[in-house]
Amino acid sequence: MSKFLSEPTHLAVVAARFSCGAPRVGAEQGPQALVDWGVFSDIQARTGYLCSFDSLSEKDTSRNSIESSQNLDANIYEMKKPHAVSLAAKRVSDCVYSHAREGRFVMTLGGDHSIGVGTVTGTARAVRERFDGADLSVLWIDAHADINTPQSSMSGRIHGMPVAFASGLAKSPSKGIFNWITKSHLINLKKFVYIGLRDVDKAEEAIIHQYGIKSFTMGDIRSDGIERIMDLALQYLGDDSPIHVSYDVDSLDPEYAPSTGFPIPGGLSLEEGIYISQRLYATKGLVAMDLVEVNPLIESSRLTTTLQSAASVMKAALGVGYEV
Ligand SMILES: [Mn+2]
Repeated sequence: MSKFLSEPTHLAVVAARFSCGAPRVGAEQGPQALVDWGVFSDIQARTGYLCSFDSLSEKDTSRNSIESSQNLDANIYEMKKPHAVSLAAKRVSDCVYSHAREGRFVMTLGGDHSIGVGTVTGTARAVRERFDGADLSVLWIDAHADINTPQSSMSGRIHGMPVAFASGLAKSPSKGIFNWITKSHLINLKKFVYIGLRDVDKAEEAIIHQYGIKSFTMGDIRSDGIERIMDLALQYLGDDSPIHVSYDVDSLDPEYAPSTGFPIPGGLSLEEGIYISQRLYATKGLVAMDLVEVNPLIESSRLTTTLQSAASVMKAALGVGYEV
């Protein structure tokens, strides 16, 4: 249980059923697949948690977004579906915030990683309110850096940009896109750590270098070991602020998580992925987690492998199973 939670037995599960930030559909079905897999019944049976469920999707959203999900959602720079993604992320942010401000652990299921603009901003805003303006610590576990700006992105897909928008590094480009993000929502890149990177664009490398963002690549993990890397990551973040982990399932090696949009070889072993979660649980500072980019339409015959891996890292972060 986290030392920063005031409702420590309430696990708020947010199903963010969106794939508008990715080039192909399917990730919107990730949350249901995880719930059907039984991960939350298992968590409730093995911990003191009681789960609540919020389900957000494009289908039950306002007229504004239905229009925007059709052809009216013109590209801005090369950004694809900017209105739909901005609106989806705002709904996720408001929902995460509404639970986090009550001091509940929030577990958001993606969905493509563009929903990460919503999750970390929702938690960051709640933490500022609850802890006298304190900044949230964020761990971004991912094969990719997701820090392109609309100007630097080659694909225009917003699931490659969430860190840039959530940190304020990318500004609202125009026409109301992401202009719901205020100063109170922003994450601080000095309290941010990457783990697992192995497919980073040149422009992203330049941004990471320019802003001095702490990053541990797969190369670092292979040379130093995951134990040492977690020591360094947690030391860097300190133990005085709440932690949000945004866990992209593609951080895991495709052997363990094949059902995802952009699998990259040479990833974390399942054991390493679980170890990261265990270390986060052991800090007693974890207040929110995202598990994103499970796509049941990709490598469907191996979906159960992906779900099992995703469930393992989620459960370990909540203290299910053996501790470090
Ligand atoms: Mn990602």
